[in-house]
This record gives sequence, structure tokens and C-alpha cells, in this order.
Amino acid sequence: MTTIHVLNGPNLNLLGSREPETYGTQTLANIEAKLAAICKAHSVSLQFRQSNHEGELVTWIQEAGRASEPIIINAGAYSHTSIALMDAIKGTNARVIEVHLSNIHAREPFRHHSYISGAARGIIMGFGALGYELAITAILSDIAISAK
Ligand code: CA2
Repeated sequence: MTTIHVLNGPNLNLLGSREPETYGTQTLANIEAKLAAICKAHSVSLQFRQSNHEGELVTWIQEAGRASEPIIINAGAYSHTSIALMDAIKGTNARVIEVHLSNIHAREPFRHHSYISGAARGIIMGFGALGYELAITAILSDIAISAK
């Protein structure tokens, strides 16, 4: 059974507690529950994780990469700073979808560039928690196409 890895970066554990105007009201646990239900309905397994540590995210990307399993990543602020995450993604042949809750291009200039984007298959941003569901849909569709 394919596993979809959903990786969340720094401070996303605070989701739903502050800044609802930017990030919405859903908690990470809410998002995980929704994705788990979608994955169950499609007979795929879900590995949903969050870390405030860059190296841990690198390790998880490598782990998914070794298994050639798809990754959905919201790297949080590391998106704008981390060459290590970019290298980890480039070093895998895993399919990677970048997600952001907010539209980073409508925010401060320092958020406009993401090191993840150039290494990702696609990017979904600005739709809040729905973005994660859209990313799962995209991956499920990719899996279905590659199984044909
Ligand atoms: O829009 C996104 O998903 C971001 O990846 C979220 C990051 C931010 O640094 C990126 O520029 C865009 C921040 C996540 C922090 O989330 C919080 C949620 C509630 C309260 C405080 C932080």
C-alpha cells in the first residue's frame, strides 16, 4: 500500500491558536483527521508529521524518497531559507507537492521566494487547510495515472 507523507515545518503546530486571519481556524490535528479519512477511502496510508527542526524534516524527506513515496510539504518559514530541504528534495525521486496555507506572493517580499518550489512537482497556496486536500487529490490522481 502506498504511503503519502505529509510533512509540516516550524510553528505549524500552533495552527488554529493564533493568526486565524492568515492561517485559518483549523488545527493541524483537524487537517490530519480530514486527510486520514480521504486516504482511508482511497486505500492509501498516511504518514502525517510536524517538526520545528530542519534536520528532522530532511531525514523524513530522505525516508520517503528511499521508498519512492509521494510527499506533501508545508515547510513553513524554512521554505524561504532552507537549501538543505531543497537539496533533500532534489536528491529524491519522490513526487513532492509544496503547500502553503496563505498566498505567499500576496505577503511580505521575504516570503515570495521558496527554495522548495523549484524542486517540487507542483505548488498549492492560498486556500488554507483545503490546500492539503487538493494536494492529496493531485497525488491520488498521479498514482491512478501511473498505475495505468
Ligand atoms: O502559508 C503558509 O502555509 C506558510 O508556510 C506558513 C508559515 C510561514 O512562515 C510561511 O511564510 C507561509 C508560518 C507557519 C506558522 O503558523 C502559525 C500558525 C498559527 C500561529 C502562529 C504561527
